[in-house]
Amino acid sequence: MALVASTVFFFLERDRVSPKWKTSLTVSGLVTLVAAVHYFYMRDVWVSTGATPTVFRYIDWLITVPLLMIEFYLILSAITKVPVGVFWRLMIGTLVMLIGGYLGEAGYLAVWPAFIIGMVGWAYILYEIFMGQAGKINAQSAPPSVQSAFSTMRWIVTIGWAIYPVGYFFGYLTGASPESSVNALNIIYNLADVLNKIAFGLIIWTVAVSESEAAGKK
Ligand SMILES: *C/C=C(C)/C=C/C=C(C)/C=C/C1=C(C)CCCC1(C)C
Repeated sequence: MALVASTVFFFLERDRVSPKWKTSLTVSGLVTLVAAVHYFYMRDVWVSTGATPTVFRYIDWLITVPLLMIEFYLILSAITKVPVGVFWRLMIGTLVMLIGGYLGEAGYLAVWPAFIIGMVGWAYILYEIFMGQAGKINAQSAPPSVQSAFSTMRWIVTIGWAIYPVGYFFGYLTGASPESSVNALNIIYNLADVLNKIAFGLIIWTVAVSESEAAGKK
């Protein structure tokens, strides 16, 4: 329900920001919308079978994580010209991370190797946004409000996203009984999604509003 409410909020708030920030808010609203719909499906799976809705979760992630990566590209593009390679590198990292995780959770690959592949994809994303071209563009060309949003978004991808491998760990790697680990897995993933989709969108909303108001005063 929080995802539904956030969707309405992000879409309505588009009216408040200047044109170049509107796409960012649209994408934030799409992320929460896509996730809200998948959570309705996931709830049905859980209520009717008691099983972990792995397939729906990964379909959701496969759509929403690339959209979140596009946000980095968009907020930098709103202020300067950004090479399209930045976008593709973030996408490749995302795919490696999610495909690795899925192969492990769906049982196509042993859980440890799959976990390591996923961690490599995530590490690559972190490298790009901290030390790669996206990070450099931000440091060189972005105004202070964008730099601070970029840095908060970066910490979300570091700390907020770290919750997911923790969920995977408690779900598959502790050797605990399947019933208890299934609960831990789903609770941790659910909390992580609320934080990483809604808080991420709110940060973008904050910078979009403050940059638009600053531009209006000029
Ligand atoms: C809205 C959904 C988001 C932001 C999902 C993010 C998912 C991850 C950061 C998943 C990461 C994983 C690893 C880093 C290791 C392998 C297992 C995963 C896929 C859970």
